[in-house]
This record gives sequence, structure tokens and C-alpha cells, in this order.
Amino acid sequence: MARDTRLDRRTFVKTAATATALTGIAGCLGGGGGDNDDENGDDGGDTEFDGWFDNVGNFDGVADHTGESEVTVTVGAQGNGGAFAFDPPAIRVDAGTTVVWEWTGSGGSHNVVAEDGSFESDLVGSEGHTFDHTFDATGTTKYVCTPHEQQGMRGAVVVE
Ligand SMILES: [Cu+2]
Repeated sequence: MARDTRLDRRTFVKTAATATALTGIAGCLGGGGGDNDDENGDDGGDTEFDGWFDNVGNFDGVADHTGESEVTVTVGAQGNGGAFAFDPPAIRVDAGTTVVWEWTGSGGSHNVVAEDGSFESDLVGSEGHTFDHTFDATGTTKYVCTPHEQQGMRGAVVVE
């Protein structure tokens, strides 16, 4: 089902690009990847993250924490069939903000590992453990809990 949708979208984009080339119209570039045709569509507008949050049960858009110098994200929050969630899974912060991940002690051992390798916590199961990272550069960093990534324990930090 999801695969079909993607195929359709790709076909649509290709067709649209061809049409654009043929008619010589070169407008409509939003600068954000261009895939704006279903911004309010499936999975709460996940187009911003290329499907990163497709199977993340507690994803409900990006929590705005701009204007704060320190933001806490819970590790091992309820979600994804157990205590296998980050809460909130997606946050928006200003450059220079420190994100502190705090372990609940539930759901076994978790870690916080950036997809781009920019940070990696220890694998820990104890309540009250913390790990922090300061985000100086703008952009989106996706991260996972390695043992529970497939269950949907994924997160992202959007730095403005
Ligand atoms: Cu985990």
C-alpha cells in the first residue's frame, strides 16, 4: 500500500518534471525538497522527514521548542508497543540549544545515536540517566535507539 503510494508519487513527479521541461516553465521551487503536494496528507505531514516517522506511533508533528536554551526529551517513554519511544520524537530548536535526553528506566536499555554520526550515547537502562548534545549548526538531525529502531524508536531534532 505505502509502496504503491510512493510509486505513484514518483511517477507523478517524473511526469510533472517532464511537463515542466516541455513547456519551459521553471517556477514553483520552494527550496525544501519540492515534495509539497501532500503536506497535510498521510502520517501528520511526515514529508519533511522523508518517511522517517512512518512507523513511529507517538509522532504527532514537530514540537516547537524554539526560544529555549535547553530542551529535555524522554528516553523510554510509552509508545510503539511498550516503553520504546522518544517523547517528543521530533523537536524544533534554535541553534545553540542543548538537548538533554533523560532515561525513564522503562523498556530495557536504550541509546541515542545520530544517523549522521554526530553523537552517540551509551546503551543504558537505568532511570535518571542523561545524555546531552548541543546543536550549533542548522539543519535536521535524525537519530535512533539502536535496539528499538525497528519498533519505531526514532527521533529528530530540527535546528533553525
Ligand atoms: Cu530503545
